Amino acid sequence: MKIGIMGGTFDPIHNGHLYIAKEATEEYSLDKVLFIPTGASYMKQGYSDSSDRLAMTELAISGEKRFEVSDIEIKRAGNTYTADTIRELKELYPKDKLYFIIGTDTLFMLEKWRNPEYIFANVIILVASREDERQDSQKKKAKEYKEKFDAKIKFMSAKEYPVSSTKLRAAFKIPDETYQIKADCPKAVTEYAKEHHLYDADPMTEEEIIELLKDDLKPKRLIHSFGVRDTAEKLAGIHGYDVQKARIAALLHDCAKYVAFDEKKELCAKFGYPVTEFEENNPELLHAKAGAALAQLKYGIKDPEIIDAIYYHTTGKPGMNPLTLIIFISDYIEPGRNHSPKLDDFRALAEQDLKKCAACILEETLLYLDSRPGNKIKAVDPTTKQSYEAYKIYLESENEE
Ligand code: DGI
Ligand code: FE
Ligand code: FE
Repeated sequence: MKIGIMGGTFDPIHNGHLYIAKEATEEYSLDKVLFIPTGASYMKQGYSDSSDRLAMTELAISGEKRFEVSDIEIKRAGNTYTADTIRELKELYPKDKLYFIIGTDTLFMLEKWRNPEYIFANVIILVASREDERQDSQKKKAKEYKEKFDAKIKFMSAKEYPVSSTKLRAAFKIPDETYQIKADCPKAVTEYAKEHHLYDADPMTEEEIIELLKDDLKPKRLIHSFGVRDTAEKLAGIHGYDVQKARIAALLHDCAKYVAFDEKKELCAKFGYPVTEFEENNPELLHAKAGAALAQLKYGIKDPEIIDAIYYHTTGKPGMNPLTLIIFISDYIEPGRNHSPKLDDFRALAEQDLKKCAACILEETLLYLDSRPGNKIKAVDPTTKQSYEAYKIYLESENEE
C-alpha cells in the first residue's frame, strides 16, 4: 500500500488540507491518507484542546473513504517529533510505502527537525508548493536534501491553497463574517467550532490581523502599514496614548485601499457613511471611510476611536482626538515616505507637538494639491480644507523657527 501522511495542528482543519490530500491521492495513487493531529505538549499555548482538534479532523474527512484520522501523536507523551511518528507508522505498516505530504514552509524547516536523516530515509516527501517567488529556492532546497540526505522529494502539480488556520481562527471571531473566509472550512467543522466556541472568545490578535491583511494589501502597502504602525507606536508612547490601540489602527488604516470603488460604496452604505460628490469624483479618497467599515466587518473592530482614526486618516478633521491625530500624522511621516523635503522636520515636530505637526502636514497637502497640474478646480477635499482651517492656528505657536 501507498500511505500518505498529513500532519498538522488542524486548528481548525480546512479545505486547503483536504484539497492537498486529495490531489496527492490522485497524482500518486495513494491508497490511504492518515491525518495526524499534533500532540499538545511542545506547542505554544493558545491552541485548542487535542480532543477538539481530533473531533474536527474526523468530521472533515468523513465521507472520504481513503482518509483516516490517527491519534498517535496526540496519545504520545512528551514532545511530538515526526521522526517518532514515522517510526511508529513503520511498525504499524511494515510493508507499505510512506508519503509525507508537506507545504513550502515545512520543506524549509525539515532539516532543523529532530532526526532529519531518519525522516528522509524512510518517507517520500510530496511538496505542495506555494505559488510565489520562492519556486527556485524550493528546488534548490530539494537538491540540497537529495545530496546531503539522499532524500526523495517530489513536487506535486497541485499548489498550496491560499487559506490558513490563522486566517480562519480570525474569521471565527466575527459573528456574521461576510467575507466568506469560513467558506474555506468544511461545514461540519464550522458548526463544531461555533458550537464549542473554540475561537470566538478573544478579540483578534495582531498576528491574525496581519494574516488577513496579506490578502487585502499588496506587499508594498503592507510595508507602508508596518511603517505607520511603528511610527504610531512611538508617538503613542511619547504622548501618553494607548500603544496597542495605536498599533491596531495603524495596521488597518489602509485596509480598503484595493477594494473596488463599487464595493467601497457598498461598505460605506452598510454603515450609513455618506459618499460625497467630491469622493465620487476622487475615488481614491473613499478608501478611508470604506476602511472604517471593513475594519468592523472583516476585522471585528469595535472601538470607536480606532474606527474614527481610520475614517479620517486621509483628510483629517477639525478637533481630532489623539489617536486620529497620531494615525493622520504617522501615515504622512512613516520611514518609508520620502515625498517631501520637510519630512524630517515633521518627524521631529511630531514628537514635540501633534497639533502643530498636523497643521504643517495639512498646509503642505493643500499646497501640493493646489499645485497639481490639470487639477485646479475642486482639487482639495472640503474636509481637508476644514481641517486646515481648524489647525492653522497652531502654525504660529512657538517651538518652530
Ligand atoms: O493611503 P495613503 O497613500 O497611505 O495616504 P492617504 O490616505 O493620505 O491618501 C493619499 C492620497 O489621497 C493621495 O493620492 C492624495 C490624496 N489626497 C489626500 N487629501 C486629499 C487628496 N486628494 C484630493 N483630491 N483631495 C484631498 O484633500
Ligand atoms: Fe490611506
Ligand atoms: Fe496610508
